Amino acid sequence: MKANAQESQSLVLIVDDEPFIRLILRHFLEREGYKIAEAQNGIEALTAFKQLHPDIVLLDAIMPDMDGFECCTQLELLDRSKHTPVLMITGLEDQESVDRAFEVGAMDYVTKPIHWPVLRQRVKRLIQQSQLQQKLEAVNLELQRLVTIDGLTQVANRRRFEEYFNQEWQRMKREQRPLSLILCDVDFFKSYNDTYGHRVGDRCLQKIAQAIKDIIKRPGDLLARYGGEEFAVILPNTDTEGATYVADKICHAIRTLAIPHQNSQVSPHVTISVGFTTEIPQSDSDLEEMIAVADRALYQAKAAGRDRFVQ
Ligand code: GH3
Ligand code: MG
Ligand code: MG
Ligand code: MG
Repeated sequence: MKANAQESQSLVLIVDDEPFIRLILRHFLEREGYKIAEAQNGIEALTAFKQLHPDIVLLDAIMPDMDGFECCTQLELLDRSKHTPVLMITGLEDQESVDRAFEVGAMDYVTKPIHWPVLRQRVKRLIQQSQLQQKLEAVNLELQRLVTIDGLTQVANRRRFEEYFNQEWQRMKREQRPLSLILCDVDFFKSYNDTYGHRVGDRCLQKIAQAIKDIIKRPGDLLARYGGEEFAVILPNTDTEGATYVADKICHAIRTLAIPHQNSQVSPHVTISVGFTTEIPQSDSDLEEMIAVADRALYQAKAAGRDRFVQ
């Protein structure tokens, strides 16, 4: 019986210095439907691995130039994210060799002479496990994305904001560096929805998010959707001057979008109000207060006529 269709597509890299062993392995595995690549020592194996991305490596222990143990160590370094399984096939049966093989990262170990029915099951199982592992990792990544990203605007959500703000507060407290927090709120957005409809409102929020995202360029900065039509920007390592620069740019960028808003009381276009604050964190009890300070500044920007930033 052949391996199932998915595994049959799999590429097996056979690494052995003995041509006869490579030949017999190739013969057996091709009969099972696998694709085959060969290498005759560790150095060749690493090159083939980098070029071909095999689904499994069958690795001999004793080879000239670079042996299987060293090769396995190097493969582990090359392949941190994918965890391609390495199956050692060797004449060495002593405990030290077996222990060493697993220590350097081999997933399984079989001894020569090769017992074909066992080898074929091991190869099949190792490939299946690795494929399952990769699927799980992809699902996990997607879940991470879903719980931290806002569906409408594709920027960080409130949950991610809280987590990151806490983290950066702690980091800036340790390093005694300034942390800036910017809160933004779209002006007269209720009447925007009333005038143009909720779907157009949604699209407007997407454009605003993108416009702010284009400004926030430093790797540690984070833009989040803080509430309905509210956005927050966390700027670690940023002093008052830096935060003023970003706040001004945000107001300007939204004006420049020139999204018509015929019922805004301040402009024929959509505008945004911004409040921000900067501090060098001292005590954890002040963390919530920093958000409140930025919120009060935002309120003042609204009260002073909107379409502006206040510190
Ligand atoms: P102000 O200038 O004082 O901020 O006025 P405002 O109308 O923007 O203030 P308010 O907080 O009263 O209204 C916010 C509105 O934002 C309410 C709601 O209609 C709208 N909104 C909140 N979330 C969404 C969303 O996800 N999509 C759309 N289209 N509108 C939203
Ligand atoms: Mg050998
Ligand atoms: Mg609001
Ligand atoms: Mg608003």
